[in-house]
Amino acid sequence: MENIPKNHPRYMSLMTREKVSQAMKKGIVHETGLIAHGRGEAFDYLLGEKTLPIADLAEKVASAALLCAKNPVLSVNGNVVALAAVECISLANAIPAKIEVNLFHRTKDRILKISQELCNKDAKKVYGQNADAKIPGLDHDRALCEKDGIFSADVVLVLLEDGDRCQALRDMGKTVIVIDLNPLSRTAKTASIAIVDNVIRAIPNIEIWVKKLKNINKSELQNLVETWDNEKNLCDVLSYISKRLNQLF
Ligand code: PTJ
Repeated sequence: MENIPKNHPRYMSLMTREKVSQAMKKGIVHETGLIAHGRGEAFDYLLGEKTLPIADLAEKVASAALLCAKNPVLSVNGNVVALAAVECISLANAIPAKIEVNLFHRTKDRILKISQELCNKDAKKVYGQNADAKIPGLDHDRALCEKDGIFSADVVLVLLEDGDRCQALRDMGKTVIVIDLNPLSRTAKTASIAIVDNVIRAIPNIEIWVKKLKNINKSELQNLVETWDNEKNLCDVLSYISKRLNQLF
């Protein structure tokens, strides 16, 4: 990482790539996680690599949903732990919420390494190693979860993935919040609340909102969640991107 000069115009982006690449060498990020990161980078470029006001609002509503939940769970994978492990732990403590490792490319070794990484960074308890339940309707390993974690959660914060798990969790009656830089993804479209932002910026910002909203009464928070229009939010993001692109040239 020391080879990247601080005055390089893409310094932050290059450092972030290095983080993901090193986490892959440690067995935390799956090799296809590098491709997922590249797709995320491309969408972040279109957004201007900043949290849009629409995303900030989605992060506020997400924090309200997490504060109203009886059993909120943060679902993390390899890329998330490479990019924002400390921030996830801090958010989980602030809500408070459980953290569960849930992987698409699931191996015992990766689950263990990712859990250990979180514990080394002071996570109190990490769910996911003792998968004793299955999300109905999914034929791949992302279905595997813990009864006391994702399976019984009422609100799940899904951090960075693309897949059918979001729909399967919704079918179980859960409120699903997703962070995904791609506003066109199936995950964003099927979520209860989609946050189109980088996990690096979104997680600390949700924590700021959690701290601001913590003492607001629950019915007011519930109202924020119930009046959220996810489809409109995604349309607003897409129209922001297209206007921005028109203005650039
Ligand atoms: O660790 P595992 O085994 O669970 O594997 C996870 C990956 C990431 C490999 C798997 O979920 C995958 O293949 O994901 P996709 O289908 O490439 O989708 C990842 C989504 O995350 C894409 O829509 C990206 O735009 C988005 N994304 C990538 N990086 C970020 C992001 N969203 C928010 N913040 C990011 N930093």
